[in-house]
Amino acid sequence: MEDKYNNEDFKSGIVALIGPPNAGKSTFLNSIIGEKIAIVSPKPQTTRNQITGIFTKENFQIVFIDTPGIHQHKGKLNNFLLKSAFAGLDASDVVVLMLDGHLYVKKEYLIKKEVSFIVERLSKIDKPILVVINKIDKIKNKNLLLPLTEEVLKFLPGKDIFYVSALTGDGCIEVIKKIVELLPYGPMLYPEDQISTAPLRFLAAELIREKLFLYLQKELPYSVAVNIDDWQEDEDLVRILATIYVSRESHKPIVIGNKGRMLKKVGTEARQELEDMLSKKVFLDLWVKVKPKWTENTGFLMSLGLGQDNF
Ligand SMILES: Nc1nc2c(ncn2[C@@H]2O[C@H](COP(=O)(O)OP(=O)(O)OP(=O)(O)O)[C@@H](O)[C@H]2O)c(=O)[nH]1
Ligand SMILES: [Mg+2]
Repeated sequence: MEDKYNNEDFKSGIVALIGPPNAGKSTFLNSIIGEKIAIVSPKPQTTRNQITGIFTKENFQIVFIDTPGIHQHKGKLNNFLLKSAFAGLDASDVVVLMLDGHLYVKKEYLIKKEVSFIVERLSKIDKPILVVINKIDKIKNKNLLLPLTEEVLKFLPGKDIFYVSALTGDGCIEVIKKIVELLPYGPMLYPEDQISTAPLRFLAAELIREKLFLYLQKELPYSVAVNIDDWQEDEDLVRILATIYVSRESHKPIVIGNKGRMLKKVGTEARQELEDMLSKKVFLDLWVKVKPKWTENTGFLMSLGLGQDNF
């Protein structure tokens, strides 16, 4: 029997989505896949792990790796995040460097600050790089994109530049077309109906963390981690037991909130999304525990799957 996907009609490969924190990498991934695979928040450093999103069409399969935003902050957690981000690069056939265009409007000096460190690393690999300038829906005067583009090209001479809105989907098809052009011929890497490699338990923990990121203020989001301790599933109900870890005793009452309100809000919203995702009723039991200085605890970070390569 002829293998439909193992000839010169089909292309496949891995595409790393990299860029500074908050550029919209996870939003872009979700928009392409059409499902929420990666959590999103207005706060930087939302993504902590490599997350795959698989986009399959008649004649191609793109395996995107969403990665943590690249920055130069210190500390063990940040080292793990950086390791994940750069490991995505090594595994990829094509690199998409995503930038928040709106952030740089009339502030082109920020480009050097955010991009030069990434470009230094990119110079060590020999792979096609597409520069995607995101959030153009927020830039009403498109002429403002010119100085910004000129500045970006100083660091990435000769690279293809795309302008998109991951939020509205504007311009995203052009990026996909270019990626497909660059991909090698090859067979499907995953079954055609698979959209991610992330296990459901991971997605559940991430959804809880997303709500914490949305509602907690200041440094608190960076103090929380979520672990799924137990998952019991029957025909129409999933019972999930999860622990929210905080790094300091003083953070615990804030996460629980006055009369338990914060925990209730986080739990209710996460549960509703989980019910949609699993098409089942969900019983979500959330606990808050203090794990002093967990962001500096290598063993604990590894137990959360941080720094792990998916490729
Ligand atoms: N207006 C607008 N907002 C966007 C767009 N893309 C992303 N955002 C917003 O930007 C914020 C950051 O988006 P994320 O997708 O979490 O960014 P990220 O690059 O994955 O961030 P990290 O995981 O922290 O590295 C969120 O509030 C998004 O809603 C866009 O095209 N337009
Ligand atoms: Mg992200």
